[in-house]
Amino acid sequence: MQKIILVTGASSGFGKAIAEKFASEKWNCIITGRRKEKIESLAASLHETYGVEVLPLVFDVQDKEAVFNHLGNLPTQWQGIDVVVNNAGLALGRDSFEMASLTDWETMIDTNVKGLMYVTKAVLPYLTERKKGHIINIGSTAGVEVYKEGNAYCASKHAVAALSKAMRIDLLPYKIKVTVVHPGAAETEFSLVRFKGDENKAGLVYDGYKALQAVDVADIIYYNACLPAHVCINELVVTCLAQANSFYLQK
Ligand code: NDP
Ligand code: 8X3
Repeated sequence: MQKIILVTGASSGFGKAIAEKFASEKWNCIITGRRKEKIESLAASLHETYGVEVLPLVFDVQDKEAVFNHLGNLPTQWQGIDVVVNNAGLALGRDSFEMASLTDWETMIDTNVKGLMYVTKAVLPYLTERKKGHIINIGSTAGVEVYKEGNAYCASKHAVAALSKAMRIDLLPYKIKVTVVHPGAAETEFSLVRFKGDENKAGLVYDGYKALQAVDVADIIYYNACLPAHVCINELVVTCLAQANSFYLQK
């Protein structure tokens, strides 16, 4: 039987590359995001290119009701989810604590932390019932070390790290694997979103070195998902060669 992956935030960056990788390996995919056209055109292209089934779902992970409406009652043939990748997330702004916007903070916490919790809660019954499954949370090096002007984004990713530990403990009786992957700087739409469409500022983030690419992260997620049933990578920090951690980047 074909395996099923659910990946949130599949309209760009890591999520899109993850869906492409798994589809190319003949997994059926549930893909989600807010941008309807992007999610629907990716679904059509994965189906056409790889011959897999794709279920495109359009909702905001901050909206608890929408999350449960879309994921809580999946058609029976989609309920046997093998891998859940909690990837949808964002940073907004890079400002000192006293200057940062409360609205930006709230959006980051609501998306990166509460959204991840809603999605996990909504799909967990499909996994616990079968005593099988793998939850892969996308953290960040920002969830390993706190950096200057990273405040709420770093806090949200530290929360992802803590929630991953908590899930791994509480879900032990259900034989559910929980992995958190902490990527460093990666060239996606991330910085364009963080700097609110300022292409110059976003471009500078990746200037002068070869950053991680979305496909690098997708390959790592796929490797994680294909390990033997008794093996679980708990935490994985991955950076490009030019980056040592949140503080040291050789340009
Ligand atoms: P992108 O901006 O390219 O992708 C983010 C994805 O998340 C999009 O598909 C977006 O879809 C989705 N998303 C954002 N907010 C919401 C929401 N409220 N509801 C539903 N979907 C949402 O960035 P990345 O691929 O880089 O980011 C993916 C994850 O990786 C994030 O959690 C990010 O924090 C993390 N990360 C990124 C790093 C980097 O340097 N790029 C490094 C470490 C971690 P849409 O807009 O259609 O809703
Ligand atoms: C994204 C990487 O360094 O901008 O999570 O926090 S960083």
